[in-house]
Order: sequence, then C-alpha cells, then structure tokens
Amino acid sequence: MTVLAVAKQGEAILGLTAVPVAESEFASEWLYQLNTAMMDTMLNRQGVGIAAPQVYISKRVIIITSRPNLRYPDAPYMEPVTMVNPEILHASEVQVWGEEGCLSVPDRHGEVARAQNISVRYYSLEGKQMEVELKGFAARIAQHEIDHLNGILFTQRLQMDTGT
Ligand code: K1U
Ligand code: ZN
Repeated sequence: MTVLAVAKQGEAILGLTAVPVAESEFASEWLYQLNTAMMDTMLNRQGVGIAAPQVYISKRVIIITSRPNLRYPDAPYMEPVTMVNPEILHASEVQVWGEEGCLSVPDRHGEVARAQNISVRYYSLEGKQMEVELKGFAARIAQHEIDHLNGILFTQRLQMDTGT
C-alpha cells in the first residue's frame, strides 16, 4: 500500500494548471504506479475522489468513486474510475447546491453550486478514449476533481455570504 502525502491549501502546486499525460505515457509502468498510489491514498483518507496535483504530481489524472455517506445518504455505489486527460464536453444549465469537502482543505466543508449533469471525455490508463454521462453526486465529484487540474479549490466557489 502506497499512501502519499496530500498537498494542503496554500501550497503552490494546487494553484497550477496540470499538464496533459503524453501519448508515450499511456500504459507505462509509471502511470500504473501513479494510479495505484492515488487509489491507495484516496481510500486510506476515505475520500470519494482525488486528483494528481493533490499528491504533488501536476498531471491531468483524476479518480472518482461514489458511495452513500452522511451528507449524501442516497449517493449511488460507483466503483473507482480513473480518468486521464478528462474534459467536460457538456454541462447542464441546471445547477444544484451541495456540500463539498476536500482532502487538501482539512476540517472545512461548504455549499458549492455545480452542474447537475455533465458528459466527460477521458482516456483510460491504456489510452482508450471513453465518454460518460454523470449525474448528481458523481457529476459533482468529477467537477471538483477537474477543478483541481485547473488550479481551483472548492473554497474559491463557496456560496458568498452576503450577510443579508
Ligand atoms: O478532491 C478531494 O479532495 C476529494 C473530495 C471529493 C469530493 C467530496 C465531496 C464533494 C465533492 C468532491 C473528498 O473526498 S472529501 C471527503 C469525503 O469523503 C466527502 C466529503 C463531503 C461529502 C461526501 C464525502
Ligand atoms: Zn479536493
């Protein structure tokens, strides 16, 4: 089991735009090792997602999974999916508010508005092009993780408290 250190809010790596995985890296030992280490780290921290920059690798790789939890008791079970170079092809105009947390921002949660449904194109570890429609909690996690690839933390999207 390889549990990696997780970068915390304020560290420069979390503000960078991650670079795409190159064609020559697909199906490589290094990409498989990165995937295993990210998976171990996510499961060890009881996360439902993780992005490579969170483990100090500025590459466009994310993992998402889903299971019912205290905040989302109706969340479906979804086996972990690794997405390399993910791109949101379509996002619904309908947005929904939902609570988020982040392994890089300990002890902070907050309400974030996200598209309810999205379609994502990504590549498997072997470089096979895939497309998937995601709804609800899974769509939220994917948007949160893709934000990490673009140097954005959920705290930058928190509901503004107008005080009114
Ligand atoms: O990217 C990360 O830091 C992982 C993050 C993913 C995420 C959770 C909730 C909404 C959007 C994205 C986490 O896994 S935080 C810990 C967690 O398990 C959790 C937090 C809030 C709700 C449900 C689960
Ligand atoms: Zn996060």
